[in-house]
Amino acid sequence: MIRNIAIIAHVDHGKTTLVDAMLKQSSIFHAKEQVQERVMDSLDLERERGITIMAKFTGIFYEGAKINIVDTPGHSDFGGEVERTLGTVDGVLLLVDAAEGPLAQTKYVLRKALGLGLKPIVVINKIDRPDARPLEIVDKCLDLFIELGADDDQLEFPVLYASARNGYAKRDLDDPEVDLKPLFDAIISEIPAPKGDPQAPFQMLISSIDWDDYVGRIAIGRIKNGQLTVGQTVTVIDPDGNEHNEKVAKLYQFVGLSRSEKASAQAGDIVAIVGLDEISIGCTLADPEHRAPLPFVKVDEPTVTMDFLVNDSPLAGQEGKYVTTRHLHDRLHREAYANISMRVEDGPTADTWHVSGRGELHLAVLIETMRREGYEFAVSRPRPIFKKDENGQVLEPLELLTVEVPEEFLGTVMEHLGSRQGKLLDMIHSESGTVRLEYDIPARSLLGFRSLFLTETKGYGVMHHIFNGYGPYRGDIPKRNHGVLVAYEAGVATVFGLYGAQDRGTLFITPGTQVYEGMIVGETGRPQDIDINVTKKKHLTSLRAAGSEEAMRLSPPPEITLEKALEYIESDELIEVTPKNIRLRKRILNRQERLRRQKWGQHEK
Ligand SMILES: Nc1nc2c(ncn2[C@@H]2O[C@H](COP(=O)(O)OP(=O)(O)OP(=O)(O)O)[C@@H](O)[C@H]2O)c(=O)[nH]1
Ligand SMILES: [Mg+2]
Repeated sequence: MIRNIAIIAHVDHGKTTLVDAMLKQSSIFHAKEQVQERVMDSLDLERERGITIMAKFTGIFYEGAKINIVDTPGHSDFGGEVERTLGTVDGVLLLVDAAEGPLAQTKYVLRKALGLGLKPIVVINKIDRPDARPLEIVDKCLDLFIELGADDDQLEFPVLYASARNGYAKRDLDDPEVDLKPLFDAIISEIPAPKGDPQAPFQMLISSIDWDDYVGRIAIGRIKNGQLTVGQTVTVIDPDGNEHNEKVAKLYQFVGLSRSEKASAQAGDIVAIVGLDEISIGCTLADPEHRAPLPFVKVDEPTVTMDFLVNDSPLAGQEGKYVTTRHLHDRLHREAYANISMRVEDGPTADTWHVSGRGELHLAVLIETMRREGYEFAVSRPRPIFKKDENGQVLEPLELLTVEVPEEFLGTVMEHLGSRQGKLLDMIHSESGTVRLEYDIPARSLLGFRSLFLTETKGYGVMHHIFNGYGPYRGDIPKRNHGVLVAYEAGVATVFGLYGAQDRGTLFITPGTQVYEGMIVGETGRPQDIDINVTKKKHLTSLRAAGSEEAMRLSPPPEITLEKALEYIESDELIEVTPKNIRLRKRILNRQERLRRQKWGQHEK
């Protein structure tokens, strides 16, 4: 008996923690084995950020049944991961935080699941929270199902109350808190068995591609019909209808944290296949005698794009392992293969690419992953992808923004959002003194908004946003109102040089930093950029003059993380990314050239 489920929810509502508990209680691990928290979040970046980035498969056995589980990410930038994996399952556990209730991404993922006709089980999670209000939240879930046009059957959704962290679930709030048995039982009884026919000709859709240094490409998906045996020849049909034959070298099923090798598998099971070289997500594998492609659900389009460039700064090639056009070309195109909501297009010159994704974080994760792999390159500021309607009117991507702020910050926050062309949709005051606002706002207005928002609300504000369709261009929004301090010549920044520069603004670098002409070393308080020499050495004659180096106090520079840099730079600037450093720079490094362009108003887009 097989059951295939995905766990879907808004970010942080406890999906990965629930998978931990399910794995532990299904005796996948030995009783004494120490299992780390959020064990499915296996990527370095996932552990560091505490969020799931890629959807992942696992499987457990429960009373003779095999339950395949997909843990999906809740952050809206990774919605493509949810979309591509929902095709492998027959039902979903919709997790909803017992205090927060359904939020933006809850709606998004539920819409996708209902659209595919999947059977939902609602799990009200974190009922151990002191501020939990499970019954109220169930009502809100019902409202959400109705709003999304659920059919009568779907409206009869089963509800469980759970604490993933404490490892229990129950059908009734009055039931004792024991273990996850009630949840396992609900999965077996409520989620339909996979449809498919084991006797029919073999057919399978690939919904995930993994990479292993030893065995190469691993194709993952659910067998729709028929049987698959090691050594079998299958016809690979790509989404454009091209066909070729390949042989299945190895077959695995998912058990706990590993894959276990199998000789054969049949309709309904989710398997991983080794040996297929020319394969991508959306391909169908079929019996060579009966070649019929399976439909592949198109995922939502990217909304943000940015340029990736070969690093041409004077410090290029010193810190990265992979720096050439060839390296970057191959790596970026490989990404587009496995990361289906990402697009990679060759740019106007051989050393530029346009990379588009579903949000800043989606792109930032790629940049961070590449720099850790040893790549070195430059990136531009992210820009929203505009469209035109049939009358030629320019449309821009809009976001549904939800912010929650303590009342005292309400005025400032509303002012900022208003000036950024946000339209207020809803305002709810809660008893605890916080206000929840909902805005319809251009995506470009949110570039750089998060850090401002956190500063303005002293860290007390919470914000989430999610793509809300395209709408007519809303007009100008305020730009960065500070110019930058730009290094005047190449060298090493000195205490003396920086001390002098400090009067002109806030510095981003410390003494000893390598700089070059055109590199951004700080921010001014004024709208214009200032070119400045930070490599200046003190003249010998003034050595004994007032203010020896020890007396020159420099304020510590703010930390420039990749995400901050992406939010910060303007269109005539770039970020130089290497495994060791993140540097900000002007696109045009030469000062004369920059001034000349400025004069003629030839700003690069
Ligand atoms: N109090 C309480 N906290 C929980 C519970 N389940 C999860 N958490 C906490 O909620 C936070 C987020 O948990 P995750 O399991 O990473 O949430 P997620 O849904 O996988 O998050 P994304 O994958 O990033 O969308 C962690 O700090 C968990 O410890 C629960 O039942 N009760
Ligand atoms: Mg997670």
